[in-house]
Order: sequence, then C-alpha cells, then structure tokens
Amino acid sequence: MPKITHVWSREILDSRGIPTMETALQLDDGNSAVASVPSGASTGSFEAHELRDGDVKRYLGKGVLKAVANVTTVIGPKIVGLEVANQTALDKTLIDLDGTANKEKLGANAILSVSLAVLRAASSSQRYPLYAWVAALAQQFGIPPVRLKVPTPIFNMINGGLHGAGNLDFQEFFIIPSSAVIYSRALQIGAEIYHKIKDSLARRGAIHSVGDEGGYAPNLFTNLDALSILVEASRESGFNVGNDLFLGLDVAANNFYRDGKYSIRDRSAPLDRDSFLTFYNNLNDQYHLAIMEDPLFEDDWEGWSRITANFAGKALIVGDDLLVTNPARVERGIKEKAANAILVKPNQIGTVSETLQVIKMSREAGWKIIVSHRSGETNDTSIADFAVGIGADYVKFGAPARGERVAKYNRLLAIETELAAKK
Ligand code: 2PG
Ligand code: MG
Repeated sequence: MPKITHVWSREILDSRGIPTMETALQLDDGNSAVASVPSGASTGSFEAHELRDGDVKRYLGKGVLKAVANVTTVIGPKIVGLEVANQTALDKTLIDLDGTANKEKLGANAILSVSLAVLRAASSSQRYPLYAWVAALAQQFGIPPVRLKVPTPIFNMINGGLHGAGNLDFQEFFIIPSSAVIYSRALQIGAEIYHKIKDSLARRGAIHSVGDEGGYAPNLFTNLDALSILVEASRESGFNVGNDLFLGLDVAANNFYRDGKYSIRDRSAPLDRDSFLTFYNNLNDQYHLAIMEDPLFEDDWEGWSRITANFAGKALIVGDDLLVTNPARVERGIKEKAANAILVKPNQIGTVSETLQVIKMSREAGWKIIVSHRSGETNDTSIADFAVGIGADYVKFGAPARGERVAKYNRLLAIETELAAKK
C-alpha cells in the first residue's frame, strides 16, 4: 500500500487576491498530488476555524503562514509513513492532532488542504479518476451507491450581499436549468442567459460589472427586480421559466438580520420573522422559487422548521449557514425538520471524512444535496469530482464565467464525456 513520503505547503492567492494555501504530497510509489482550499466571505458563525496570521504588515493581516507552518512542521511529520488510501485514518490523525472542536489550533484551512491532497494522491495512486475514487470512499462510508452522473448546476447570475458591490440585500440570484437536460446543455442554457442578463441590465442603465462569484452586481430598486431581470433574460434567450429552468435564491439572511428583524430594500420598515415568512409566501406566489438557501437567520431553528413546513413539496429549503456541514448541527436540523436540503462545503468542517459523514446523514434523512464552492476560490477542481462521486443532486459553482468558476464547470464537462464513454 502506497505511503506518504513528503508534505509541502505554501501560501497562494485566491480569486479575491486574499491568501489561501496549497499543499502537496509525495508518495513512495512515485505519485504526487496538490490541493488548495477556498475561503468564504459570508461565513456562518459555526464554521470550523480558518486560521489567519493577523499580522497587519502582511496582506492586511490575512496571511496564512501559520497554517502553512502547521502543515509542514506539525502535520507533515505525523503523516509521513501513513497509507494514503486510508482517508478515514488520515483524517482522524488530523482531527486528533488539532484536538479542538472547531479546528482552531491548526486551522481548518491547514487541515483541509492536507485532507484534500490525500484524497487526490490516493486517486492517482489507485489509477482512479478522482470522482470514481470519491464514489468508492463514499461507499466505504455507507453512502448508498448511485449511478454516476453530473449533477444539475445552480448558476449564481446576480451577486448581492457581501459578494457584490451593488445594493442588493440577497446574496445570490439563481438560474437552475431543468434536471431533465444533460449537464452540457444546462451549461449552455446558463451561459446564454448570463449574456442576456447583461443586456437587460445595460438597457436599464444598471451597472453590469461582476461580483465575487462572476455574477453581475447591479444597483436596483428592490431585490425582486433582480428576479424579474432573470425572468426577462430567460424569456429573451428562448427559455421558459418553470419548464426549461427554475429560479432560486441564496438569501444569506444573516447579513441583514439585526435584533430579531430583517431589513431589506423591498420594504420600508424592518420585518420580524412572521412578516418575513409572509414576504416569502408572496414572493413564491409570483416567482415559484425552486430553491431558497438561508432564508432566515442561522440560529432561528423554529423559523426554519416553519418555512420548511410551509414549502414542503414546493421548494428546497437549503441550510448553509444554518448547518455549516457540521454533523451536530445537521443532526439537529434533521430532528427539527429545519431544512429539506443541505449545502455541502468541505471547508466548513475541515476534512473529507467528516464531509462524507454529513452527506450520509443528509441522504438518510431524504434531503437533497448541493455541493458548493466558496466565494473565494482557486482553480482547484476537486470539488467538481467530489460532487459527482458522492452523487450530489446539484452543484453550485457561481456564474458560468470567471476562471476559478469555469474551471469547475469545465471539469464537469470532461467528466460528462468520460461517463458517457463508459456507458
Ligand atoms: C454561500 C457561499 C458560496 P461564501 O453563501 O453559499 O456561494 O458564499 O463562500 O462567501 O460563504
Ligand atoms: Mg450560502
């Protein structure tokens, strides 16, 4: 069984120009692998800890040299000599070495960079495509095998909240092509509409430069105006909303929640939870959203249970900041029926194994699974393979534009071709 012989790590930049890290492994069978980690801007309070240097003389305090040193001097010596194919044992070593509940000692960024490099190195060493290796691991974790296919993409076409320079409160406005079409067709639909949205914004005299995830970041009168632009652009592209494609939102409600109230530009006064729930009912009468992510504050469990009940059978209520890919929070979410879908982001929890555990729990609860990038990304495409391997229902990798986003969408094209050839 191939073993790890060397571990390197270094500071690199992410898509926002903020430091992140990449870690490389060498194996005794000659194989090697590199993996880098992404970083969020609208992070949930219960995410694992991202370790930053805090040295204001470097990168405004955002350097990651401490996390890099944790990989090279603390983790490296402990994992050299270990079998790379044993992801569970390796991840356990990382978790034990850190010893804290939220990985604050070594940093979830340091730990995930190693966990992902292990995943990649093992797949090369086993001569498996990465997605196939993930599928094999998922089975080891007791996740029932599914026919491998490329998940349906969720395109973030308009960026508001913390991701856009415009004035929208809601963070992401989605176009979701119908799951009935194959992925390459879905990508084409997404890209065609993306360009029509630009025309639509330009006609209104709105700004059409882009935000962190490649979607447009306009100034508009209301959040609902952004949805009407998506409808207009879809129609102009020759597609039918509700048939060829669906609409959705990542509200990321934490960002405009203060003292029990939600302040949005669509209403003159802040809304309490009950009024915000009524707002969603009305919104859905008009737009029939298929997906609503983080519609409420991350700790309003009762509100989440109510909205999930309200939209049962009609929309996916997706927990991102609520669940933070964390087994304990997912367990509570399942018990309280606080969501019916989960956003899975490996860096919210810090290891591949814990992410697989969360996927197993979610699948057993009958939840839909959306595998997601972060707003700060690199060109690492492991997340695309990961989504295919675990049998995700959807992927969310931003707009169909900008290098770090299309790297992942393009990787899915390659996987689609490979899977078709195997049929
Ligand atoms: C989200 C993510 C990704 P961030 O909220 O879903 O789109 O954003 O990475 O900033 O948390
Ligand atoms: Mg989110």
